[in-house]
Amino acid sequence: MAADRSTTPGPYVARALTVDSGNAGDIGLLTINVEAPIGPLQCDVDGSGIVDRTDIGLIIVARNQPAEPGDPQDNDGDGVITVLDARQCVLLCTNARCAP
Ligand SMILES: [Ca+2]
Repeated sequence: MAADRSTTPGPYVARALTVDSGNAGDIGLLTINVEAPIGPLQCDVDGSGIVDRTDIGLIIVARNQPAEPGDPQDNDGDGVITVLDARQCVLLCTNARCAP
């Protein structure tokens, strides 16, 4: 089965051929329902789907600049990108030590 990388919500049907040790096979169908993607991940500045040191670095580079509402760099939503936002985002890193 080829991997379907679609992110369009809706039902998808996968067809699989299963073969047992005696070479008896059967084709099965599996329906997968893809939900609508959730909103952007908090602190995921580069939109990679994870929070890592790249995101923290981008926040630090942008510190002391104003932020628009919803800007992932402004984690506390006070309208300014600060080192406090970076510190908060470190706590939200996907992997240990904010590894990519
Ligand atoms: Ca802020």
